[in-house]
Amino acid sequence: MSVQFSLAEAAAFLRGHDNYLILSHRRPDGDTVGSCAALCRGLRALGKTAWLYPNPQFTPRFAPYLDGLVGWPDLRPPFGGCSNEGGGGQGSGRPTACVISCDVASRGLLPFGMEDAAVELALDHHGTNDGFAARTHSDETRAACGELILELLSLLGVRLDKEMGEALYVAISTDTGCFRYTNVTADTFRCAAACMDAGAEIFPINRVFFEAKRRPRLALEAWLVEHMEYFAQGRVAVSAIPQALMERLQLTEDDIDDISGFGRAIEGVDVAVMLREVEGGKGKISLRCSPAFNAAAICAKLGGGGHPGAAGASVEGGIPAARTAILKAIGEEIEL
Ligand SMILES: [Mn+2]
Repeated sequence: MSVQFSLAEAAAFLRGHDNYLILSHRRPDGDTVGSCAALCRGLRALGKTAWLYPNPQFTPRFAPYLDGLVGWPDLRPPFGGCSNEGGGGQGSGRPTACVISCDVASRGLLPFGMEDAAVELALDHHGTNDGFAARTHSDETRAACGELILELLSLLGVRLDKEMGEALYVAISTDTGCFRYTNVTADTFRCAAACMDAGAEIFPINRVFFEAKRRPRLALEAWLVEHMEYFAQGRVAVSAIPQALMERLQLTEDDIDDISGFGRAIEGVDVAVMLREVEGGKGKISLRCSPAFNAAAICAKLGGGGHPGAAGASVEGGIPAARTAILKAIGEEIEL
């Protein structure tokens, strides 16, 4: 069972150890990338050795925030717990990595290649965090993991710089749909203001993450509008993106980063479902709900989790099985 840590205890842990390898989650989003990047820079500012695990699913859009942080050339694989030894230790002389994670809610969401890692400290904001790490600080009142990383850096005495501020702004703005979702609090704005005070230039970030779309993305939106299925007098909207469509339209992961919320933009829709085919022939379900429904509770029925407004799950059997499973789960909440 995981030991629950306050943010102050998490800060003391980070101060007391070294040689950090920081894990982002599978299918990384702006929050996990921005949180990991800012924490990595902050730990380095304290004189620690810190690296980001090269998550094989990092996409080009995040490259500016990852520059110089990815890899772990001077650390040993993280399967033996924390170590503070410097050079000259066992084996190759490299210290064993002390693994921490940001925004990872369960072991199944650890990045490919780190499925079995012994995670010493999980920093998270998912109410559904399953305690996969030895120690956990998870605060579901935070709109983004980036909010708690900001406070953690402050507890550690790190002075926020422009790079950290921009990474945290990416984290906070993307997890709130640019400050539009129900998870936004007054603290969310105070955090964004702190990022700007540190020198973050937010216009280019907002342009990349919330405005600019490549033409293949627009073609996808046209296809989705045409193929959307509606249930419950239009309160439930279901879309699917088959892999063949991804290929035909030459869509990249960056193109569809925020597509899960597409159906929710339609007036009258309370429950929006987006289905995709992912690794191993699985069907990935993304659910976005108005406050009338709890997305995390619905996805939990299928072994998934997340937040009340946004959650996900994966099921065997591709899109058809995912469609059947999620319609059954939603059907228990509202007559379809
Ligand atoms: Mn998050």
